[in-house]
Amino acid sequence: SDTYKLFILRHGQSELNHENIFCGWIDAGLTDEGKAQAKNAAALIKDHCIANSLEPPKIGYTSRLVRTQQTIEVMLEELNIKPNFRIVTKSTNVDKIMREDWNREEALVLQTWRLNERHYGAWQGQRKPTILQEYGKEQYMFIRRDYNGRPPAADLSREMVQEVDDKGSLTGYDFKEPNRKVKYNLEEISGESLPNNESLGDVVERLNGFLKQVILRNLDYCSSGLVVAHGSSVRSILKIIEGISDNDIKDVEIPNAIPLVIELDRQSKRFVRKYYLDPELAKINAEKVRNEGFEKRK
Ligand code: DG2
Repeated sequence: SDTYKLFILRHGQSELNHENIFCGWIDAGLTDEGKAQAKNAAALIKDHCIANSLEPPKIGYTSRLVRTQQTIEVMLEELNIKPNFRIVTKSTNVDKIMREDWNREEALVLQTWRLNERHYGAWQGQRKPTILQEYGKEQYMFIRRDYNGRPPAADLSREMVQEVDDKGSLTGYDFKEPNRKVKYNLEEISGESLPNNESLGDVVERLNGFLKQVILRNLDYCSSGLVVAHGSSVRSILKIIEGISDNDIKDVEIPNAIPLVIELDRQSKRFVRKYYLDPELAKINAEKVRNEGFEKRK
C-alpha cells in the first residue's frame, strides 16, 4: 500500500459514560457493553486487514487510564496478539525501545498520560445533567466543546478514585487522597507537569510532540499503528493531522470504540484520507455523545 495506516478509536463505554458522569482523569473501568464494543472494534480491524492483505498493527498506544488499557487488551486478545505494555514518560527513549525491544511476535503498547482524556477539572465525577442545569446550555456546550473552553480547576485533594475489592471488582467511587502521587509517580519523577483542568487547546499542546515524534515517526518501523484514546485526545489528533480549524473542531464528535482509519502519505506523513470502519454506527453514536446531558435519563 502507498500509505501508512493509523487505526484510531475512543475506548469502549466506561462505567462513568454509562452513568452520564464527567470522567476526565477518573480511572473508570469498562462496562460489559464497553468490552463487547472493544471486541467488535477488533473484528472490524481484522476484516479490514484481511480484505486489504495487511498485517494487523503490531504497535499500539493508550493513555494511562484503565479504560483505554482494557479496550486494547480485549482487542489484542481478539486479534490473537500478545500485548507488551510500556509506560512512556519524557525521559523514555522510544527510539531505543523500537530498535531493541520491538518485535513482530507481540504488540508493543506504549502508554502515556499525553493521550489521557482532557482533565475535566472540577466537573469530574459530576453528572452531566446537573452541570447543564447549573451552567446553562451555552456555557455547558462552550466548556465541553469550544477549543478554549476550560472547566474550573479540580481540587486535587478531592480527586475521585475507584474503590475496588480484593478481586479488583468495582465497589464504588470515593473521594480520596490524590492518586497522582501514586499512579503518576513515574511521570512525577521524570518531571512532567500534570494539569488540574484543561481545554481542548491544552490537550493539543501536550499531545503534539508525542504524536509527531513517537506515533508518526514509528510508522517507519511498522506501517500501521493502533491508537486507543478518548473523546478529547482523538479530537486533538484529528485536529493536528487534518489541520482542522479551532472553530470547526467543536463540531467533531467521537463515538466509543469504532475504529477510524487515517491514511498518511509514506514520505511526507501528510493526511491522505480517513474513514470509519462502520460509518453508519459511528454517525448514530457520535450524535448520542453530543446530546449527553440533554436527554432525560436517570
Ligand atoms: C468523556 C468525554 O471522556 O465527555 O471525560 O466524561 O472519552 O474518556 O469517555 P471519555 C468524559 P464529553 O466531553 O463528551 O462530555
